[in-house]
Order: sequence, then C-alpha cells, then structure tokens
Amino acid sequence: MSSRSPSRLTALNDWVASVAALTQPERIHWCDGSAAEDAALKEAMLADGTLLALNPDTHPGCYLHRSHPGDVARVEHLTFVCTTEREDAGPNNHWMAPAEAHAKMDALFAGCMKGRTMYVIPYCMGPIDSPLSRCGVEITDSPYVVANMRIMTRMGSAALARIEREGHFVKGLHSTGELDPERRFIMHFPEELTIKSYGSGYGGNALLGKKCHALRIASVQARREGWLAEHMLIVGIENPQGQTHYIAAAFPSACGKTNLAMLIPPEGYREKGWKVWTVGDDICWMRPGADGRLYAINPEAGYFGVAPGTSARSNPNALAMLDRDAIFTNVGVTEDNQPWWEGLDDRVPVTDWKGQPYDPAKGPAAHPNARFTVSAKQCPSYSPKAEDPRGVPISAIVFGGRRASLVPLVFEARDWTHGVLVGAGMASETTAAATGAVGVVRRDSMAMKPFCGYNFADYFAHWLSFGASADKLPKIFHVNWFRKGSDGRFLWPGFGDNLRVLEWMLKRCEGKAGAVETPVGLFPRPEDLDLEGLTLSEEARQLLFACDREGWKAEMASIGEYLAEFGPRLPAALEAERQRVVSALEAEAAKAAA
Ligand code: GTP
Ligand code: SPV
Ligand code: MN
Repeated sequence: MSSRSPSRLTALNDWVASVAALTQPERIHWCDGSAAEDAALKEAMLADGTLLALNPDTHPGCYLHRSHPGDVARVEHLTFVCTTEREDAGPNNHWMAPAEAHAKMDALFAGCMKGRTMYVIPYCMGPIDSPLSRCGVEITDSPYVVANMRIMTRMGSAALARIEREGHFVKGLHSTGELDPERRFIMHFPEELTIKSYGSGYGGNALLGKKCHALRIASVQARREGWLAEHMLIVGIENPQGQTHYIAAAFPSACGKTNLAMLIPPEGYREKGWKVWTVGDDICWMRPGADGRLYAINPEAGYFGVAPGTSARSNPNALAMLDRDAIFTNVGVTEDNQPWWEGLDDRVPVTDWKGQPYDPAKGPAAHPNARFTVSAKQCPSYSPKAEDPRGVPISAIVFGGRRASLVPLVFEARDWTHGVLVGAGMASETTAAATGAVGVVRRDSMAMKPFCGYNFADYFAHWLSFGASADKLPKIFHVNWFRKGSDGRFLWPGFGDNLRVLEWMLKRCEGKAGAVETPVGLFPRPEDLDLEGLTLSEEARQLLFACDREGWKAEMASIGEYLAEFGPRLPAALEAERQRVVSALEAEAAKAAA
C-alpha cells in the first residue's frame, strides 16, 4: 500500500490536505490500483462484514455487499446542481447557490472521517491514452467505493501520471456519513469542476466517476468544448460481410442499455454470421472527428449493471462474466452461497438482500435495483475497439423508453433537427434505479433528466448546433421494446430479437430498407424487418408498426407543454420543429376528412 503523496502535484496535494483538515481522518491512503491493494482492502472488508465471500467454487473472487436498506438507489430529490445563476441549472435540476451548498456540505464533512481511513482515488474516465478521456480524483472514506471504482474506472498510478502531466482534474469528495436520508446530498459545482456527496454509499451517489463526473460535470465541459456526454450504450454490429457499424443508444435507467449492448443475435442471424461487440453499456462521450463523423468512447472500464432479470435466456453474455471477480450488491443468496436474483432461474434462495431468511410474502430476494460490478474485459462480447483512443464512429443514435401505449416499436427521425425533437420529447415509465414511485410516465429528454448538469434549454441548443457543424451525422431513431397488448404483456420479445430492429436501422443508413413516411417520422412496415423465426400475434403486428394519429396529436401537445417550461431560453428551432410535426398531423387529418 502506498501512503506517500506524490510530490509534484501541488494542486492535488493542497486539496487533499485541505480535505484532511476538514474531515480529520486517522490515515490517508493514496490508491495505486494494484492487485495487492485490492486484496488488502477486500481482506479488511471481509473482516468487518462490509463484504461477504460467495461460493469460491462456483464464483471465485466474488463478493456480496448488503447496503443499508434505506440506501439502495440514486436520490434525485437530494441531487443538486450549484451554479452561480439559477437559470444555468435550469428547471431540469434542483439548484442551490454555491456558497450555501458548500457551507451545508462542509458542515456535514467536518470531522466525519475521525478514526477512519481517507482514500485518495486518482482515476481516468476513458482509455488512459485517449485525447477524449478526462481525469478525476475521488476522496472517500468507503473501501467499498474504492473496490468499485477500481473496476469501473482506470484507477491508480497511470491516472495519477496523466493528472500530473495535464495539471487538472475533477475533484470529488465523498463520505458515507451516517447513511441518514435527512443528511444526504449529492452536490455538483460545474463551475469549479467539483462534486461533494455525503450520506449515501450507493452506486451513482457514491461512485463519483460515473453519473456525477462522466455525465453531470462532463456534460457542462462537453458543451463548452463542442462534444457530447450522454447516457448511452455503445454497441458494434458486425454483419455477415464482416463490416462493423456502431450504434449509440440512450434509454433511461433500467430500460435496457446493458442488455442491448451485449445482445446475442437470434439463431438465424448467428448462422448467417452476425456478431455483436460491446463498447459500453451506460455512458458515451462523443465528438466530431476530422472526417465529420461522430466518434465515441466509453469513459467507463466496467459495468454496474441491474441484476434482476439477468438470465441465461435474457443476457447470456452478462451471466458469463458474473461467475468470477464480481461484486454483487443487494442480491439474495442460495443454500450453497451463490448469488441469486429474480428472473435468474427457478432455484429458491435462502437469504434475501437484507440478510433475512427469504420469504416471498415479505418481498423479492434481490432488491429491484440490486447490481453487479464487473470489469468490462470479462464480457465475452467486449469489443477490441473499446480501448481504441480514437473511439468508434457512430452510424446511428437511438432514443427509447418504457411506453406501454402509443409509441411504436421503432421509427426514424426525418433529419437531425427532427431527431433532436424526438430525443427532447421522449418519455418513459420510472424504474427502481432511483428512489420514488415506479411506473410513472415522465419526460426524460435524451434519458438525461437526472444527469444533465445544466439547463436543458441550452442542452437542446447544443444538440441542435451539431446539425450545422458535423456533416456526416448519424441517423436518429426511436425505439420502444416495452409496448403492451390488451392482456398487459409485452408485445415484442425484446433482448436478442432487438437485433432485427438494429439491422433495419443500419440498412436505412445504407438506403437499403423501406419505410413509410408519417407526420411523426419514418415507420417500417412489418415486411421491412426480418421477422423470420418469430411468431408475432396479430395484435402485435398491428400495434408495433402503427401510427396512431390522434394519440400522437395529444402527445405532441403534451411535449409542447413540457418544452414551454423552459421559457424563452428554449431554442426557437425546436418549437418550430414541433409545430411542423403538429401541422403535418393536422394537414393529414384535413386531407382524410376531405
Ligand atoms: P441502468 O444501468 O440503470 O442505466 O439500466 P440499463 O438501461 O442498462 O437497463 P438494463 O439493460 O439493465 O435492463 C433493465 C431491466 O429491463 C432488466 O430487468 C432487463 O431484463 C429489462 N430489459 C432489458 N431489455 C429488455 C427488452 O428488450 N425487453 C424487455 N421486456 N425487458 C428488457
Ligand atoms: C442508472 O441509474 O442509470 C445507473 C445506476 O446506471 S447508477 O450508477 O446508480 O446511476
Ligand atoms: Mn445508467
């Protein structure tokens, strides 16, 4: 273990010293990211019960962590963007004045690490040698956070060397505190490239490289520097001719990014030679390259994935990477000490996520937001291009959400501006990834509602600006894997079969697939998709491909009300585009009536 601070990093050393003076830890440990350091930390966490070892024969190197039962997901109502001007945070964020927020947080942090070790974690988001990557340092008193950051980021000496070279980094200060929801805040200071998080040890609240840095802070930097920081998976689709095209897709939390990023092609596709390559499953940083295309990197090095629903049928790639060197948080365990969650298989667990004897009457064995943390390199479909410092060129951008009604399986935006409207207007049912009600439809522009570090009005303008600056932009699509039939069940089989939809998109990019123009966008007919080997009900064929004009009129009106919340700051071009769609719907209705 290295406990010496690096000498030539004045800004970093000064900040660490000032944090230590505030939090008063017993020890300071500079993380080097080594295997020995990881082993020693895990040893200590096993000793104090932070981690429980899982079955070493079936799951070598795997551990279970049970969080505090009141600390199981992101807390959007306690997450703030603290800009000098309230308007810069926008109606999409909770806001607090920076001075007030610092005072509030520093009062919580004062003396909070007494008797404990303060860990200093230098990390790099993105391949260590990529110009698209950015570094940060997280200070935390949680060894569980250190172990997760080691998997999720490029953590340790190499990152420190890059910070030393570049001289700047994002500062993140975290303490688990008392895990009291009344003393829990996740604060962002984009103008100072600083994050302060107190009172939660969970996921996006505590692993500050992820949502706090790579989305909320990075989105602000991206706007300033002409790139995009998005809540998107990145997947490569290799066709039987051996060409690989990359797709970036934004779905809200727990709406299918990890699953789409590592899908297994349907049998007929596999036989023909289709392959899928996973670049990233949650976050995408992209910028125009010299050739006018958008190039994307995955800033993360691991997956912090939803466990429930992951099975040999739904996501065999995920299952294959979870039998060694993984951390499971809030799952149940079987009699022989294997991790278990709802949807995995039909074994019956003995212990639930709270450590109580499993009793189905008392709720699920795994918390609905139970997660696994695992290195991306363990994924069988891990793309060889994922480490490419140049990133991968994006052919299509996809937006999508959980919509039980109205929204078809897939449609294409007519151009970039229309695509930005489609992304800005998207909505989805809320999930267990954040605390609060589940299943409520809300607008979640570009799946960034909880993650955009600035005013959405400015964010939409930033998206629109690419229409003029990059000349070989991806086509934009919208998908919905979650449309339900009259029996309340999903109409589309989803998972591997989603490749059928991706193939149509890539063919559209090459001008090789049909579509019908509607006021809402370009819709495939069932015969435009390869549905061979699938049995879809008549209702599914009807609803998945139909454009419900009346329903869309109401939807466009509702999107209008939503966009109006952003006031005069909303780009006029976006409202004009919405008007264009409304007019097209009305013109069609008038023609039908005539
Ligand atoms: P975050 O990590 O929270 O950002 O979530 P995510 O977008 O990566 O979602 P993930 O792929 O983990 O899927 C969340 C849940 O949706 C899981 O329970 C999946 O089984 C389920 N799911 C994913 N894809 C599909 C699909 O195509 N159809 C259906 N019906 N369910 C799906
Ligand atoms: C999400 O909620 O979108 C996640 C999980 O990916 S967390 O890291 O908690 O944000
Ligand atoms: Mn996510």
